Amino acid sequence: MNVHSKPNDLSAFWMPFTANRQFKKAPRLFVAAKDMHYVTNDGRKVLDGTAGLWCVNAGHCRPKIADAVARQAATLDYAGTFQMGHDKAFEAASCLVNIAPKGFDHVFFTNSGSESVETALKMAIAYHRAKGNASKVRLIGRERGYHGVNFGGTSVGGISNNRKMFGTLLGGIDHLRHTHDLTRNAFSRGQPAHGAELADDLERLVALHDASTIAACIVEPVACSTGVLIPPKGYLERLAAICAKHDILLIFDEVITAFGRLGAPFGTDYFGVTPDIITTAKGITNGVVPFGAVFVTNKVFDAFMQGPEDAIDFFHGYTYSGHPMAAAACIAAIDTYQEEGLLTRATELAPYWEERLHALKGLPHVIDLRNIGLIGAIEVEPIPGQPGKRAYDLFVKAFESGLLIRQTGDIIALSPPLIISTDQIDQLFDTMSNVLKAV
Ligand code: PXG
Repeated sequence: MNVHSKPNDLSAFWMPFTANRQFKKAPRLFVAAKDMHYVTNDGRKVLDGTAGLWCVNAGHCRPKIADAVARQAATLDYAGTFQMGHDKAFEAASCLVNIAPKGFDHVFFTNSGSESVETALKMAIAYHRAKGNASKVRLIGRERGYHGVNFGGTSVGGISNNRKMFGTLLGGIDHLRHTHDLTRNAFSRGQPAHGAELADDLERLVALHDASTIAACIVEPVACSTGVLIPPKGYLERLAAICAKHDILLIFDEVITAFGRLGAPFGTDYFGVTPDIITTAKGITNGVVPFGAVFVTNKVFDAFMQGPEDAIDFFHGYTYSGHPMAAAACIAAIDTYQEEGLLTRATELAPYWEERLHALKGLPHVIDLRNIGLIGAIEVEPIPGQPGKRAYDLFVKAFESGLLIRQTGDIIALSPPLIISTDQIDQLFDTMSNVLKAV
């Protein structure tokens, strides 16, 4: 392995969601990756316990995807998709609807999860207008939800730090309460038993605003960025029923849960609850090229196809919607997932994963452990007056011990590539056990 030294100047890059000054004093830099591992600039192998940022579902530098991107770059580097097109975008769309939950026969392309969310929110409002219900414009999110960083997603999102710096955000937004309840549900395995009734918050908001003003409700089936909040048994079913009753479109933000993370192709399949719109990104190209897709039911799509045939049906899109390289990466990623059974592999691994995670119970600072599919979370007792510090220290220690984990507040999230072996699961949890004892 050819190991490079540090870049000569770290100052120009204003890093996202990063304590820039702290990071640049002691940077963590990668120079290469293969399958389950990163290689650092000082030549160390680091086990990827987070699939990059929840996106590298088939592991790193998979030759089929790399080749497809290289071939595409040399064949057709760019073509737009506004009133023109190219074969790869259509092929990628067909490939995606082929593995999508039943009834989702159309996709709209974006370049990220944030753009998928903006697209879905605009789609929902435009859908009701197309149906003659122009007053249905309000959007309902949920506390502790994460829907990316654009104005719509920040507004329906429910993470205080992401909201408080940015003014009043969009109007016409309200939030359900979150479902995280350590008093009743700590150390649950899989879906917690308590909290289905929290879905009734939507009825409360309907009573307040009236259904005639509400366009959509957006939730992550599993709220991951905010610390892995797993829906209580019956919660999503109840939320879907309330949405259907009031003609409110239900949007599942599956930017993380799509493409096998839970052990089924989509969270929609896993939970057996069907929304109207599904937002995706991340795993759609195995993280190789930025890309996103919004899946819609035929009900939603058909509503846009009622006007004159020569009129643009949705005044929305991006220069790079269906970009050839992203589309090529997507096709190759889906092929890889299918060839290797990765869209369902988490189901096989989940029992072992669950056992190893919950064996951390009783170690210092651990106040909750929770899991679903190939996702795990370790919640630790905060250091008094220093929220987030304990989990940050765990993150740094784990990194120094050859394991990449993700910290959010005082929660550690774990979500390795779906190719992980049981030996590597052992290594991951042995390392976590050691660092928990060390901080
Ligand atoms: N929706 C959901 C549910 C997400 O998890 C986005 C939208 C936005 O996607 P983009 O591609 O615009 O970043 C996300 C992104 C973390 C972490 O550590 C999570 C995300 C991004 C970066 C870090 O939990 N989720």
